[in-house]
Amino acid sequence: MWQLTTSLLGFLAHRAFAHGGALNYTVGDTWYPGWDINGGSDQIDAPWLVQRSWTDTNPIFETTNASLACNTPGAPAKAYIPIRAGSNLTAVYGPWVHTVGPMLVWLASCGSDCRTVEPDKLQWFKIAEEGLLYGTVTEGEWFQRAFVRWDGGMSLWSERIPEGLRAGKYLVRHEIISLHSENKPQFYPECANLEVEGSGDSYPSGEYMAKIPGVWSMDQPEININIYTPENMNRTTYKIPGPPVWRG
Ligand SMILES: [Cu+2]
Repeated sequence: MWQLTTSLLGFLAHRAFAHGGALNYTVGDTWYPGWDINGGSDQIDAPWLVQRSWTDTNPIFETTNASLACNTPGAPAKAYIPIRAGSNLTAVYGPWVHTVGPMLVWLASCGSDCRTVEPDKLQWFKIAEEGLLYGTVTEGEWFQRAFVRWDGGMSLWSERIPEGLRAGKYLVRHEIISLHSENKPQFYPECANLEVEGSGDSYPSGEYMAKIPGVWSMDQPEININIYTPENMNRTTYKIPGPPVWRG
């Protein structure tokens, strides 16, 4: 019975609200608008657009889908968010309804220009990951649950750009993985252009790097998971797969 009830609640949550993604970004008091999925295609050439385009709020289900890198179609944006290494970048989401699964922030160096890179060919590294804060996998307090604003307001997610990171142009990729459907993970990625400033000269080594797609697989028990098993009703740990987080 518990299994039926939780599945039904998940289904109703999906019917009642659209899915979503990162809509805007802030650094300090400055607001950087992302792609507006209800806006026109002329946004693609807008001098203010910092986020790669995405046309659909639905999740990506396949771990091998090239759109896993920067959503669909993930066409490049022209502008960059300027940010000093060591300061916080905040991603602003619309009302978010899912509560279970990890959230990650990734960076990839673009070289000279993020407009000419193919995101699925880049070397990505994690700068932050957020998982199960306490309680059980099934019903515990995930960062994703704490992130949801049940009053329907915007959900804010702030993470620090590593202080030692060398200056340059980077794609930043915010990823929410929602695991409420049995053995059917949902991936919500969005990417934006960052111009990192600072005097650091650090850069992560190969052990921190991953390809996207490539990093997630249905062979990973933390990704291909049924959170409603009796085992997960009792489990109080969840290890986020992939390479370690690089803190600079
Ligand atoms: Cu959804």
